[in-house]
Amino acid sequence: MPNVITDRKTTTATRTERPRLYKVILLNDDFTPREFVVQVLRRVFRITEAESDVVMMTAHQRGACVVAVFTREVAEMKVQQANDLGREHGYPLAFTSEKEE
Ligand code: TYC
Repeated sequence: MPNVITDRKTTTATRTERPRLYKVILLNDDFTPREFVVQVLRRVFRITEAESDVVMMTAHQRGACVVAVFTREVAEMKVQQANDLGREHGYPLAFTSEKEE
């Protein structure tokens, strides 16, 4: 059979996008005890006491402080866990997450 094309080829270009990262931000308030903020930071974010102290004092003095960056699901889970701990103890402690540019 002349002139019959039997050998077609398909090429696929793959582009892997980096997952977008989300900042978890600690917000200051006037009521939550400093020591409690430090305990929550250590427990939820698994950072040292010294690091927790710096993050807590930064939020205390400037109004807010970035704790760490995660994928969206992890950031949202940490925010929920940390806010729940505050609420369980009757404190208005607030964390939020924000897409990193
Ligand atoms: N400002 C609080 C106080 O004086 C302590 C505090 C620090 C609360 C940081 C929240 O994100 C915070 N007791």
